[in-house]
Amino acid sequence: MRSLKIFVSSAAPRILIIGLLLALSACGKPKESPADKGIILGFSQIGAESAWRTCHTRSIQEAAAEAGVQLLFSNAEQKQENQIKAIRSFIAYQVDVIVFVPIVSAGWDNVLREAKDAGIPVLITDRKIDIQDESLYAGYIGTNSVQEGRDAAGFLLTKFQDRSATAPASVKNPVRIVELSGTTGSSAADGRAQGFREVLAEHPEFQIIYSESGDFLRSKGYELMRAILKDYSDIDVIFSHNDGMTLGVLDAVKEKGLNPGIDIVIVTVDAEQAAIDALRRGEVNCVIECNPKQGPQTIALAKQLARLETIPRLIHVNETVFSEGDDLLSIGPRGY
Ligand code: GZL
Repeated sequence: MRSLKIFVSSAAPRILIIGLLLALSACGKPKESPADKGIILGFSQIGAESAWRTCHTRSIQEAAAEAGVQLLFSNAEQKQENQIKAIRSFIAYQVDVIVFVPIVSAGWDNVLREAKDAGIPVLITDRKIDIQDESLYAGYIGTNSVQEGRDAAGFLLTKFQDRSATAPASVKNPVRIVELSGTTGSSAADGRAQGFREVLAEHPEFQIIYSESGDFLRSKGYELMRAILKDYSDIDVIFSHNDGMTLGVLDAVKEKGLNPGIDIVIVTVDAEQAAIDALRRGEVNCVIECNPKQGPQTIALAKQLARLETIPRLIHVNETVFSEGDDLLSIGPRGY
């Protein structure tokens, strides 16, 4: 079946978006029986802030095309209000199912109530939401950010086990950690921070001396790290919530005349190709995988919802950890 892909940019004024969608309704939605009509899916993506994000988008678009699902795509350009506008446009167009990545966890109750009142099921992907009424969405599929944070801390316990072994004494010589976190208020950043701190709470020999949000952006990672290196000269570890920021960190650390991966241990999340390449060069010590290839599972769940079937409330995609001790040449091309 020919799939209809409409790119609805959030930059267009709201009336244009609704006008476009309503115009389609005159000739868009097929009148066949529910059993064989083409499913129309409204997908609100947060933006294109990282290689991870563009891979996530591509994975969903390709899976929709493969499945013959008609995709109404909206790029929110990092603004929650654009996501809310897009979801309202999807409701106006009476799509069969809504899928969205909540850029931040809070602020979705009203628009999801509107979707429920319109009888449109909602599937959340990649990031999670905090909501009063859990019945306002059908389920979540995506990454387990809390586990990613735990894995990052777990690597450090192994890396610095000599200091852990002599913890009481070494508290006088703690492992000093700088954290560059992701988008403030996002479940990805909050989860990674939570998991990281959960594990380290048992180990006082590890101290987070500074933490600030770099918003998952390479440019902010670079700017933050340059400023931090002016104020702190005794950093042992940098924990960066995504590879995009880490690439900026590497530039700043090298500009300072330091050897990343040697003078400062670097732990990063996503596992995009550039991070695996840095791991192979010894500039990064541990790469926590955050899997963006969620398209096939997401579209399969969306089709079940369009058929009014129930789906699992929570599905975490498979993820792993790559570290300096692994057989790094066995890691296949990442595709993002
Ligand atoms: C994680 C995802 C994050 C990635 C970043 O699930 O939401 O957003 O780690 C991306 O690279 O920008």
